[in-house]
Amino acid sequence: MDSKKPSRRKFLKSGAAVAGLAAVQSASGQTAAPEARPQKSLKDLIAYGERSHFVTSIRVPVVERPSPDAFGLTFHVLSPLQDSVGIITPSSLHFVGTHRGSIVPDIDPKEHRLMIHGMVDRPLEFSMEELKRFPSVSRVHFIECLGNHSKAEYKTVQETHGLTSCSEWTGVPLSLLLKEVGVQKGAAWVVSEGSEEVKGAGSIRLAKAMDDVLVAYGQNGEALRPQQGFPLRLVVPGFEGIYNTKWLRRIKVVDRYYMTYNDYGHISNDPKVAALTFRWGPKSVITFPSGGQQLPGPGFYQITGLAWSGGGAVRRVEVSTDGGQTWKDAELRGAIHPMAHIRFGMNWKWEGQECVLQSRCTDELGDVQPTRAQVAKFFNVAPDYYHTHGVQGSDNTIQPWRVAGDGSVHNAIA
Ligand SMILES: Nc1nc2c(c(=O)[nH]1)N[C@H]1C(S)=C(S)[C@@H](COP(=O)(O)O)O[C@H]1N2
Ligand SMILES: [Mo]
Repeated sequence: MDSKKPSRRKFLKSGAAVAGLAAVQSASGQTAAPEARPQKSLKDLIAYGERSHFVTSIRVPVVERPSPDAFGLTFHVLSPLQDSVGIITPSSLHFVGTHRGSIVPDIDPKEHRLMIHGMVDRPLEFSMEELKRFPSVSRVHFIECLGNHSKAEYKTVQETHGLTSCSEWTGVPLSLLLKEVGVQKGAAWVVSEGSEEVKGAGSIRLAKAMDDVLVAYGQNGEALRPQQGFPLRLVVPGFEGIYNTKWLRRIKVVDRYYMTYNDYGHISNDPKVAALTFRWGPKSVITFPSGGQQLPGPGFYQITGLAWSGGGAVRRVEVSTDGGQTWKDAELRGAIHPMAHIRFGMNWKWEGQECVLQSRCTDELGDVQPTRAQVAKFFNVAPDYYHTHGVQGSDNTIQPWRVAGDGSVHNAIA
């Protein structure tokens, strides 16, 4: 080990058994030069970039719903959170949510229009070019589907939590467009509609629409991906995925909750479930070590994961390595954006014993992520009810991972 680098040595010393790190270096301390992979042609060099062929992480369909189905329809596919670093989900790995199965529409942006009508003084139709003449903003936000439920039978963090992703979205504040058309007195709700046959319509309150909703055309520095709503989508920060209407073509300002096809299927007349819909509560999950992964042996590790909340900024993430008996503050590693993923981490020395790892998020409202037992109590069901069922409403419960004595990691929901 290079003794001329005190900080590195100190770091490694704290984790005494980082086995293998020294072994990859040759006697001279140099690593072998990698084999060069020459670009085949200028065409390859300037083509839309590809990742290394050594990196193979991909999305997978939700466990219960294979895609495409017999009719060629695509349902939700899950983002590979176990391989994520930082907070931004690569656009090509963003989870995809489609209502009742649909085929991604192929929309020509030159033909596309957004109509805003209803209880407004001047109903208007905007072309993409016109929308881009408005002052734009870029913000980092997560989008998470209500279907992001963890269950005991799910093995990996991709299966338990893969219906959340985080991007930098660029677009026009919806409030600007609503001012442009002039919202009339008595208006209280906004219905948004997509372009495909099932329309993806949903109702949000006018107050939310005027607050922080974006009419977005950009994602992570480029145009939205077709799967994410090209050329235009709504981004409704902190709210459940369903309100983030993709392929957005129409916004109607109305005076009441509209009960669209989606709203009807989505809301609940159980007041407790209803209380837990619309906005996401504080949530977090450990992505390493997580289900299906294997620790090579006892020693020093970084427990790391993602935390987020629909209630604003994440204030605190705690980690427990003893099944929830004691908790320690994890570090928040990076800029904290409200209603966005934040990466957390904690140094950890695994002694080789069986243990259960968990993370717990607290947001700026002071709301704390609940355990499954707490949610069971709230809904007045037996503590073992969730053995076989998903949590009602939006599931932001604490996810336990069990590290077995052989270093294998398992879903510890019981
Ligand atoms: N037009 C339209 N918008 C839609 C949907 C849809 O099927 N059609 N799915 C919704 C659901 S259920 C979710 S969770 C989010 C998912 O966004 P994403 O596919 O970009 O991840 O989009 C929402 N917007
Ligand atoms: Mo969703």
